[in-house]
Amino acid sequence: MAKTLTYKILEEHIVEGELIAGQEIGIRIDQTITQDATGTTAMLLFESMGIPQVKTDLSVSYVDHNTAQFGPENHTDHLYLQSAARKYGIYHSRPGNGICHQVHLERFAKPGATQLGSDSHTPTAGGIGALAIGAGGLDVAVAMGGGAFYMTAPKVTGIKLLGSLSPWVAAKDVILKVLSILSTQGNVDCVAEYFGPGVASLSVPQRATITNMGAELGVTTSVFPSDARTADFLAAQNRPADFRAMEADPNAGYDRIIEIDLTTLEPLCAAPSSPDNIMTVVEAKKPVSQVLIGSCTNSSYRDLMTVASILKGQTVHPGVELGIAPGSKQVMSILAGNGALKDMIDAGARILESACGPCIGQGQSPTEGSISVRTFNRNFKGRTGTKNDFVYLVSPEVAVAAALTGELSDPRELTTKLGIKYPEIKDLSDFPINDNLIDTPVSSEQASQAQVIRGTSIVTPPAAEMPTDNLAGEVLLHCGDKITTDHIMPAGSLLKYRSNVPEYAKYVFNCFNEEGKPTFADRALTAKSQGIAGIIVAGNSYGQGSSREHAALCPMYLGVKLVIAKSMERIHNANLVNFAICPATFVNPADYDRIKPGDKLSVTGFAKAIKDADTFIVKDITSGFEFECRLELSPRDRQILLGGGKLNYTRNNS
Ligand code: MIC
Ligand code: SF4
Repeated sequence: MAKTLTYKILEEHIVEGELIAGQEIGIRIDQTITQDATGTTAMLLFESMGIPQVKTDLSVSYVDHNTAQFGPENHTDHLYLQSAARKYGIYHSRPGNGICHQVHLERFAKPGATQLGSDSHTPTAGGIGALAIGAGGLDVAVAMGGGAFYMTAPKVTGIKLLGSLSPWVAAKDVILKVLSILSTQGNVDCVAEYFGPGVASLSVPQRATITNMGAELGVTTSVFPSDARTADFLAAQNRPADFRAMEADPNAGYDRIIEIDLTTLEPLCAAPSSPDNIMTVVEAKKPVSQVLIGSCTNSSYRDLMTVASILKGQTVHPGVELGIAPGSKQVMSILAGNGALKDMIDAGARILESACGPCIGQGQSPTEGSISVRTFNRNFKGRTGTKNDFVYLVSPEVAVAAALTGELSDPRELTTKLGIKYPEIKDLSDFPINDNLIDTPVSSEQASQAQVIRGTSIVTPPAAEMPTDNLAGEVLLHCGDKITTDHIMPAGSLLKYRSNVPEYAKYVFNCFNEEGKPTFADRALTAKSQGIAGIIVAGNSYGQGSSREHAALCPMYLGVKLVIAKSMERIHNANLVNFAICPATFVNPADYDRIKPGDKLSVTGFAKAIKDADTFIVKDITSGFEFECRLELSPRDRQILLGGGKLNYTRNNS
C-alpha cells in the first residue's frame, strides 16, 4: 500500500503496538530536546529515575527561555542544567546560542529521525523531514532514559502545495492559511504532512516556519519531505552526512487532503486573540504602536535578511517601537558580519537577545489596549504580560511594513509608498559554523566524576498520589472554551519559579483571580486541607498551547484530582495523566452549563472507573443532578493514573 511519510518514519521506529490510526503505539525516540523553562523539572525527573547516562542518539538541553534572569533563580537553573548535562551525556546549548528550535534545525535535526521535545514547537524540525513531537518534560525524561514514547497512531492530513509564493507573501501566510481552514481545535491525533509540487519552492527554514506553527493546530506534528532543498541546507550547515531523501509514496493514502496554491495566497494575519482568527492584512488595517520580529517561528537568516534589506536606508515610523531578536547566534553573527545589523540599528530597531524574550512575556509588554504586531506564533490574551493586549501575528514582511508605515497594512504598498522593492534573499550555500556555545558530552569517566550543582531555589517536584476509591470534590473553576496552558500557568516574569512548584502554584489560573477575593490556589489549598479534591470544569479544547507540565504539576500540588472538559488537547491530556489528575469529557456537553462554580461533586467508585470503565457517573450534590463522563484512556494511561503518576509507573516497570 502507498505510504505517507509519517507512517514510513513511524514504521522505522515502532517498538510496541500496531500502526493503525487510533491505536496506541510506542515509538523509539532518536533525539530529545529540552529548554530551560521546562528542562529543569524534566532533568530533576530524569535524575530521579537513577539512569547514569542518556540512551538516545542525541539529547540537547537548551537555555533560551529564561535568559532575562530577573533575580538569581534562572542563573541557578542554568548552572544546574549545564552541570547535569555534563553528568548525563547531554549536549548543552548555553544562553546566547539561540532559540532551541532554530538552533536545533541548524545544527542537529535530521530527516527521518524521531525527536521528542519538552516544548510544543518541537515540530519545527518537521521542516527538515524529522518526525518531531512536543511533550511534557516527564515524557521527554523517560525518552532520555531510553523509554518508548506512547502516542495514538495518527490520522494524516495531506496538505498539497501547488505553485510558489508571490513577492511579499511568506511561509507564515501558508500556515496562517492552514489555520484558517483547520482552526486550533479538533485536530488532536492528526499529523499535517506537506507534499506536492509547491514543496520544492520552499527552503528548509520556510518549511520550518510552517511546521513550527502547526503546533497551533493542535496536531501531533507536521512534516515536510526531505529533498534536494534539504540536502542543500544540510550541506550549507556542514552536515551533508545527515541528509537522507524521504517522501511519501505517490498516491499515499491521506485521511484528508487540503490543496493550497501558494501563488494565490495573500498577506494574512492572526487577529487577537487566537492564532486561528485569520484575516487578510488589508481587512485588518489599523495603526500599530509596537512591532516585534523574531521567535522560533520567524527568525531565520532569510527572515531577518528580508527585514534588514527592507529597513536599509529607512526610518521606523515615530509612532512605533520596533524590536528584533535574531533566532540564533549563527543568524546574529551573519547579520553582524554582512552589515545587516547596522541597517536595522540605523533604521531605529532595538536589537534584542537571541532568545524567546517577548514571545513568552519576558519584556516588551505593550501598553494596555494598544496594537502589537509580532512575527510570533501565539497571541493568547495576556501572554505578552499585559492583560488587555491586542496582538496580530504576521510574517516578517508584514511586520517590517507596519514598522515603517505605522499601520498594519499591505506590505506590497511599500513599493508604491516608499519605493522599496521586494528583496530576493538567496539561500546561503555555506553558513559560518561556530558551535562554541554548545558544550559537548564528555567521556564517561569525566561524566562519572562530574558534580551536579543544585542551588537552593531548585525544589524537588512533589510526588503524585493514587486515586481514592471514591471522590468527594468541589468545582474550583468553571471556565470556557480554548483555555490555554498560559491561562492555567502563566509564564513571563513568573518563569523564575519553574523549579519551585510550591511557589509557582500560587499563580495557577491567576488570570481568573479577582482583587480582594481568595485566589484559585487559596481555595484549592483550603479544600485540600479538608480532604476535598479540586475539580476543574472546562469547555472545548482545554489545555491548548504550550507543553508546560506545570499546568498539571501545580494543580496536582494544589489537590486537583479531576478535570472534566468538553474536549481536551493532546499534550495537556498526557500531562494530566502523568501527574495523576484524571482527564474526563462530558458524554452530554450540555451538562457543562448545569454545573456551577463551588458545586460539590462526588464519584462513587472513582478508582474502579479509572481501572476499567469507559464512563462514570458524577453526582452534583449542590445542584442535585447526575451526569455522565467519558474516560478516553489507553490501558497504559489507566495504569499510570492508578499507580499515582508516570514517575511511579516508570520506576515500577523498568
Ligand atoms: C511557549 O511558547 O509557550 C513555551 C514557553 O515555549 C512553552 C514551553 C514552556 O511553557 O516552557 C511551549 O510552547 O511548550
Ligand atoms: Fe520560545 Fe516563543 Fe518559540 Fe515558545 S514559541 S519556544 S517562547 S520563541
